[in-house]
Amino acid sequence: MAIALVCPGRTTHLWIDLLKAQDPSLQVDVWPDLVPGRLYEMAITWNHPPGSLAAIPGLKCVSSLGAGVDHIMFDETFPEGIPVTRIVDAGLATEMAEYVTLMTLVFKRELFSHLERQRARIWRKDAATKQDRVLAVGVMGVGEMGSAIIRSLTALEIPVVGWSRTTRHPQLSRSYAGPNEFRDFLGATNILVCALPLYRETEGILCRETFYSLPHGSYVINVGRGRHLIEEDLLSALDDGQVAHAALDVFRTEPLPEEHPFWSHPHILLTTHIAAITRPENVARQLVENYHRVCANEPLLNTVDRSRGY
Ligand code: NDP
Ligand code: OXD
Repeated sequence: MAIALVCPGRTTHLWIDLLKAQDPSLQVDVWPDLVPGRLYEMAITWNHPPGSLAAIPGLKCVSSLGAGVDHIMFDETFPEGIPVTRIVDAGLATEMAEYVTLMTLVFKRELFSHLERQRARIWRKDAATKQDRVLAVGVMGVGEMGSAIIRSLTALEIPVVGWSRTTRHPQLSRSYAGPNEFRDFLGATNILVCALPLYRETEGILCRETFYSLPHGSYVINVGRGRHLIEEDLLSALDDGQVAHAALDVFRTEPLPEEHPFWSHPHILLTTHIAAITRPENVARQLVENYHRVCANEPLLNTVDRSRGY
């Protein structure tokens, strides 16, 4: 009975210590150094090499080390029928809410132009700012992340609208759902936030058509996944001012290659996939709880609907 940690490139000592602190009898091994002949009921993974999970003997459940599970779901070799779970954690949602609120305020309070003025030593105090022109922040995805973002912005009295697959968010006076309402949602927002899970239906959703359905001069914040964004479409929308600025935390290729145009684009603010980080001390308990549940054949916490894709 054991757990396999399949998180290449990540430091695993702290994870092992904190998992074992929950249950000292746990056997935790780090892929690729799994013990021949040992059965691993559970794998905990982040960006595993495709095919590696299918080769683990005894697997009854796989948990993502984060909220997103696209890295597991896009692995075509991952066996059907094995349940997938993910991290749901209040601390993660709070960090995400902070990040999106920060970027919203950067745009709303025109921090880019103030920094330019500072560099040019220009003292100007014009009253009309874009903050008077914020229609609403439009949050795509009103799940764990989206809801925390909505709570944070609403507390600052910033207007917010939401869009999801099916859920109409109870805290919002304007909440949109499904593809038929996407255009209306986009027309009602000029700061667009992507907090969607990545799967077949949402891949490439931040594209030319989406950008040109927003009011001219809108802002885009992507904290979902890099594959939500068609990069060339963003660059051309930025070139002609349809999108004024973008804040990007996630990228198609991570780490972002050194020669990538996003690094030096004057209208892009980028961060290195740090909007919200899973803290081992906050989530070890839920991971070990699921391990105990899988061993006891009990229903798991935070399961993903594999047929739906998220
Ligand atoms: P949830 O599953 O809790 O919420 C997903 C939301 O997206 C739901 O509201 C869902 O609608 C909506 N949605 C799903 N598919 C569609 C669709 N086709 N059209 C419209 N809406 C859709 O996920 P989380 O909020 O926990 O996480 C969302 C994503 O955020 C993660 O998958 C990950 O990619 C990203 N993330 C990024 C982090 C970072 O540091 N950058 C950190 C953590 C997460 P419905 O309510 O109807 O089901
Ligand atoms: C996550 C992430 O999905 O870090 O948790 O992106």
